Amino acid sequence: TSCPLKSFPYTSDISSLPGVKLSYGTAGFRADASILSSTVYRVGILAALRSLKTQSVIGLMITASHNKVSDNGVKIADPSGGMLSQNWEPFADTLANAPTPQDLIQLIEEFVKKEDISFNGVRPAEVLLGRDTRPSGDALLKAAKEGITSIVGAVATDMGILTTPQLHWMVRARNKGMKASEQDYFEQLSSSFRCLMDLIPSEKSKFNGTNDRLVVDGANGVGGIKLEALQKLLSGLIIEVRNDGENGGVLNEGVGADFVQKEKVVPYGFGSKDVGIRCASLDGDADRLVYFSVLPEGSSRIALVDGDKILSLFALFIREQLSILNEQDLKNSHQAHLGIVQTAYANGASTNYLKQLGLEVNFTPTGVKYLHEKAAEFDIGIYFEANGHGTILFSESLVGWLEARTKELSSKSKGSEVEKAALRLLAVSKLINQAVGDALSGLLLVEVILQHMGWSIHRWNELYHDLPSRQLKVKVADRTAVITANAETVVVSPPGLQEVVNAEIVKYPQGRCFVRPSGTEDVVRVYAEASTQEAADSLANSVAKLVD
Ligand code: 16G
Ligand code: ZN
Repeated sequence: TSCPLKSFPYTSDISSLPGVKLSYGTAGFRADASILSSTVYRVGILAALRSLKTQSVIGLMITASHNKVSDNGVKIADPSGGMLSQNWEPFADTLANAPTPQDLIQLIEEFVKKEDISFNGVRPAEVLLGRDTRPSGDALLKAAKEGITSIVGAVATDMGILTTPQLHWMVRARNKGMKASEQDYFEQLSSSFRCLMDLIPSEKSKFNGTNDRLVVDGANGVGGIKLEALQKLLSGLIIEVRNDGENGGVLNEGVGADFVQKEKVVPYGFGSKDVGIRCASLDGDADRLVYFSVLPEGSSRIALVDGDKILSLFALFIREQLSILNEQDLKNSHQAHLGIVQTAYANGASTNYLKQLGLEVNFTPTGVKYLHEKAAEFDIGIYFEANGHGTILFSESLVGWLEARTKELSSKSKGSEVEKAALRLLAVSKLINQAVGDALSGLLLVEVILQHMGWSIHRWNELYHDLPSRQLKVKVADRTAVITANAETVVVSPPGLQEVVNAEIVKYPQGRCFVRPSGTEDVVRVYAEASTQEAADSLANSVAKLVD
């Protein structure tokens, strides 16, 4: 085969920068936007090849999520709408780091041969492009288009400024032969939301302790803008968006889900006027969601309702619907298997709570791709990271069964509890993004469940009390020297480190601590949990010294 490339307009931005090596990692390539064009161009090539290989539509998203506005990044959505297959990550890495055009062409030729990618008589490549609101996005989008169209016959379709989950949703929808415009996304979310609202038991809505007003921090990014558009299609919920980026605020600066979750203080634009009100915060590309309420002390402190608590709320609701189906529906031969997936960062109190509900809790390493893959093993798999990224996955066989069952019940026992439970589950499967964690669809599900339960944010937050925790970063000479196992809870190398960490942990009541290399920064992270804040701080500090 000869090289499929038509042109080669970008020389490497990074080969002249000693020590800069890009890694696809857990969230695609990220760097200062000024050095990314050649990388984005190369990822465009990769996306087109991936589309040829899978004979499906692929997505390419330009975003650096919660990172600062001068950064940017690029990642791929696979045909299912999920993350790029891990088999292709090494190719992405070598492609991004190839120093010369000759190296690049050789790599592509070898890879095309190895993967047996064909260019003739096949469906041409098609890549959907999205970007967040970063000013550098426009130029990077051009680089991506040039990369894609440098493959003969490949088509790049610009979907405009989007949240990351919107693009993933569109890729999934296109490959299922469904309508996949932004309007279709909004309509699916709003109609399934309406369906769930209509199914709220009337005796509950009479005593409803849920305020229908929600205030959302949009991180000065794309999420707030999209939420304002989506809101026009909703009723029964009043959303006020702050930090929508229209009033001069800077993306992710003192705002957004990452800031709120890490700093545990109010984002810019929130304060004592908001005490007692239900508030939520999105990150820069709207794939993370946390809730909070402003504490009354007149300070900037908040009660944080993080991803673990969103997970717990979802698990409670799904479990309730499943048990109605499993108990009352004698025809239900399909005893659906519900699985929960967390990472080691999940607060220990959340894990205890979920286990007390009788749920099966699984752990994976940090990073959406690992959680998602595990959750896909169940009929219903719910995964969340504490930082607010997560979703609920429904197996195709369960969705098929629910569709058939609701049809049957609507003629035989219309209005029964069983029918309602089945309809609710079906509506959740449409509301919650099946491709990736999505702050907008997650937010609508939280809102409807709170109304269903008749709960205030305070009542929700009382499901369990978080154990005090502390996170620290340690700068080390070589973070790759730390190798972990058991979902990052045990250090296997350097030898002996885990033993001394264990010797610290046993000194603290309810002590738990783990050490892992970051996938996004050149540091080793330490997480500690214990019965008091002082103890958690002290455990984290002493373990950080052992790592240093
Ligand atoms: C990335 C991951 C996120 C994870 C974080 C951990 C995706 C889409 N994003 O942002 O899930 O929590 O990395 O960062 O997978 P760390 O490895 O630096 O702690
Ligand atoms: Zn994000």
